[in-house]
Amino acid sequence: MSQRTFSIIKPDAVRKGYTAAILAKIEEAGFKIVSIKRLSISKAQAEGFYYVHAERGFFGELTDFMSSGPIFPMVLEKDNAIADLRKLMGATNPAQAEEGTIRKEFAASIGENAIHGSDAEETAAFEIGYFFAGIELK
Ligand code: DAT
Ligand code: MG
Repeated sequence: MSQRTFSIIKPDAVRKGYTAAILAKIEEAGFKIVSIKRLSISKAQAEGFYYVHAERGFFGELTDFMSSGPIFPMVLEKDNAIADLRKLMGATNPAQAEEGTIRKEFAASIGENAIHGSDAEETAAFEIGYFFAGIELK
């Protein structure tokens, strides 16, 4: 059944000029790009997005990184979108990511790993609503 998920092309990938190549992989994998925009977020906005990780040791580093430059948040649609995007992204640590995944090809380290993808229906709903208004999602 058709499902929506949320993704972000992270500041490292944008800085390195990988945006179009990552979008091409996403489209080749059968995702429809429902909505996309480029913006920079503040440290506080990054903290709000990643609130589930607030107690983790890497939270400061993560939110500094996510507010360090422009990002491309987007909403993607396809059958089984949430699980299929996670597969296409590869492991959080690119050293463990499988061949053919976005993180294997474009990520430098566990902290700067090129792409975000929602991990469940509830997180996808929260994350889509964090970045997009209903009128942007028709
Ligand atoms: P994912 O992005 O694969 O869903 P996650 O939700 O566990 O991974 O963590 C969110 C982000 O936090 C991750 O993309 C990069 C950063 N991160 C996770 N573990 C980290 C670690 N051990 N050191 C530094 N950054 C880390
Ligand atoms: Mg996650």
